[in-house]
Amino acid sequence: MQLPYLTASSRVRLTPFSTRVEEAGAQAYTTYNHMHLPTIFRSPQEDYAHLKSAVQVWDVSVERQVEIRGPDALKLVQLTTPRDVSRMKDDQCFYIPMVDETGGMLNDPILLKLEDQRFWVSLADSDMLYYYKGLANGLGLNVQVFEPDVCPLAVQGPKADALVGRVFGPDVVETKFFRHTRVNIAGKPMVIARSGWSLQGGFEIYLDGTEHGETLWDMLFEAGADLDVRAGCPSTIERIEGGLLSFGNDMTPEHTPFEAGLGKYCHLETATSCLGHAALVEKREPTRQVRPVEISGEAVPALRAPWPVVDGNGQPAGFVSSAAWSPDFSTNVAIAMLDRAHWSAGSELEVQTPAGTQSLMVRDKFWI
Ligand code: THG
Repeated sequence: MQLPYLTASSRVRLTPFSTRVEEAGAQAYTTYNHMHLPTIFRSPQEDYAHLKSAVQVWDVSVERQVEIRGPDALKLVQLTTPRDVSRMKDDQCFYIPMVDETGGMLNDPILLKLEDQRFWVSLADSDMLYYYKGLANGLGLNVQVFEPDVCPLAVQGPKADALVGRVFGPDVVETKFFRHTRVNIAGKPMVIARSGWSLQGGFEIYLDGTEHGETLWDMLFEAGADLDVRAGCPSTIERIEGGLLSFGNDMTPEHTPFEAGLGKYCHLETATSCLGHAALVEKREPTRQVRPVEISGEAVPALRAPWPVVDGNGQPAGFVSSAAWSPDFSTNVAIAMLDRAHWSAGSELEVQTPAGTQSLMVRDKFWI
């Protein structure tokens, strides 16, 4: 790694896999939950093509876990989400919008139910540990809330099942989407789920104990040599093609789950104890919403702040929140938050990028 890339500091945490990620040639990082997240290995385009054709191992330790255990665990979780989590099975994962009392989104984690009265909340990029602690202490709930030494390692791509089958056996490959089971790593049972932030399929292994990180990494690379397994990372191109939203980019606390297009996870009839419930009942008919949009013309530059979208009269219509050139679809794929007057499929608008104005069309669905 050529320095400087990020000024060295233990405040921007390394992960149990950082040595291996560096050896694999990570060229760029971002920070996420105060931790290193690699973003480029060979190039964004080469990493993307490889993800769609082979299998990659991703250090997504930044998906920090909040462990909530105790008699009031379910009660605490339900205070923070409009998704009804009361009937979760002990091997289930739920994608949950988290909201505050205004219905604004605070995070969009995956909730894992591990056993009765014990959950992990697998966070996107915001400090929800403190929010949970504040609620638990302020309300005097009978729970423990802490960040365990657990780091997800994702195995993603069309050959992910083959690799996981070799390393952990065929039974693990039978695990259904958004269900989890346990595997033995260095003599310790660890959680593995069929999930991951790509549309290519695969698993997430929740490494339990930093000291086992290199062992797990090496197990996967030794078993997968002939599958062309490589180190990778979430692909901005692929996740836009697939419509996976990024908290902090595509939605923020300014947006409700309805605006983010996550209305199907809002169970307002039953999840009445959610702190945002009354606000969400008020705001259930959004006036702006997330849409897939195609930007024609030249490859767009990297997005560093939302790009204004305007209609034919130059009037504001919303913002593009994520965008990238897609090699497979030979166009710019993008996600926008658009006002109701402009959000129907086929609407033609303009986007103002730092490189100039380009035309934009609203699509009826994402690409994959
Ligand atoms: N895995 C784990 N933790 C995470 C992420 C992850 N935490 C941060 C971030 N990603 C959370 N955000 C998402 C967004 C989308 C999905 C998962 C996590 C996702 N969505 C599917 C979809 O939209 O098609 C399925 C949702 C469903 O059926 O419930 O997978 O990736 N551990």
